[in-house]
Amino acid sequence: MTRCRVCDQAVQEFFDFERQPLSSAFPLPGEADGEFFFRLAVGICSSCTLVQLIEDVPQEHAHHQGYPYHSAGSSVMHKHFTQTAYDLLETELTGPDPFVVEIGANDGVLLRTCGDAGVRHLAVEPSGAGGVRVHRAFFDAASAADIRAENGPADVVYAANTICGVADLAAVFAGLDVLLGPDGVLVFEDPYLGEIVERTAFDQIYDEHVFFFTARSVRSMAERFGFELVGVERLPVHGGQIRYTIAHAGRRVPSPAVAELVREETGRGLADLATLEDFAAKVRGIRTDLVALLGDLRAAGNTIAGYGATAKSSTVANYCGLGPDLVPFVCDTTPGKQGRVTPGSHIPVRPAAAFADPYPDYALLFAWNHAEEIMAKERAFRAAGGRWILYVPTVHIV
Ligand code: DWN
Ligand code: ZN
Repeated sequence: MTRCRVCDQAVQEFFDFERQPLSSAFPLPGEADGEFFFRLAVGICSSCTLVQLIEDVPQEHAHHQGYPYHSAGSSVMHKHFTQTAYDLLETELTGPDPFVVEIGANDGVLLRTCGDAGVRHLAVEPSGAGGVRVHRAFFDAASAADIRAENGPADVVYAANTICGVADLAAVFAGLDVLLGPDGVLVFEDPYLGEIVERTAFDQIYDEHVFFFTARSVRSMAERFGFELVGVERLPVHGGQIRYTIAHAGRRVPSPAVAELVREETGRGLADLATLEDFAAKVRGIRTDLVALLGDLRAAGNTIAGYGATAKSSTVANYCGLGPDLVPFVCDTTPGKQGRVTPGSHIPVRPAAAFADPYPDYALLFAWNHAEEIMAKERAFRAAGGRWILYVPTVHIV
């Protein structure tokens, strides 16, 4: 039986994607034989309701070399992190000499914006990436103690798309205990289970997303570690996220939005196995519909290209059995993915320019979370008669 990573109670499995590769490990065409696979399955904790992966990816595989993702490649995400920095500068970083720490800073947009405003900042990031001041480590009690010894307590610890991927959350909270000042806060944003269920966005489930949070499960997790969930905010990015604010227990009055969201989640049955089994049935339906549509289109002589070699698309391609026969290539702006093949499904990744050379009849939009930005950029594709295929919330053509 699988035990909850937070409260150690039983986790009930509700979906099994079976054998899946690592979503960000793009092999070279000739090197696709040695890929690592694991069983990707999800379940819900029978006690604290935290939805989580059934199996861990062993550490030595999880942090493979050369993580290719760049958040700043999207102008919407660039704006999002800049705006988030401004918000933090106005709300939390208002003291005499504030200090902000980001866990896993990726392109460093948020910290650079804080730095430009004269605020002391530090990224905690094992790879050292980001182009900002970096402490090379995983975030835990030991690295937090080093950071505090050198910089003093933090007013804000921020993390985007990171906390949901840390299997050992106890270590993160131990670090927060050490690093945050008495009135300091953890502000983090991650994909929201409520949106995943609402949109049947099953492609948010892959190796790097260990947890699928709700206000209820985050509130319970915070309490377990001596903290309190004091704020929740819905974010439109990445297909729907929640930004959670967590403070030391008893230091702040929780916003009424917290209890409201928990109530809404209860009303929607987000913690009920029946709701998640209904989600599972819809996922199976999407696979059937997508495979049928792509097969029909190809049989009728249409050309198809994938758009965006996302981490999410790894689950879609491998679960639906999509390969170069159905989707001959996928275009992507990330240099570190180009010239390689997609994990497990081995679809060649080509530069963005390949999309128009010539335009395919249909484009399968794997980066559906960036639909607005991409469709605006690729207006000429539609004008030339091209059509987008989406599979969230159902398989449809636009
Ligand atoms: O949670 C995570 C998110 C934030 O980033 C990580 N675990 C891994 C990664 O997930 P993803 O790859 O599913 O994220 P995105 O942002 O949906 O990836 C978009 C992909 O599409 C990138 O490879 C870049 C590419 N792209 C493109 O080719 N043209 C993106 C845009 C906006 C474009 O115009
Ligand atoms: Zn639990």
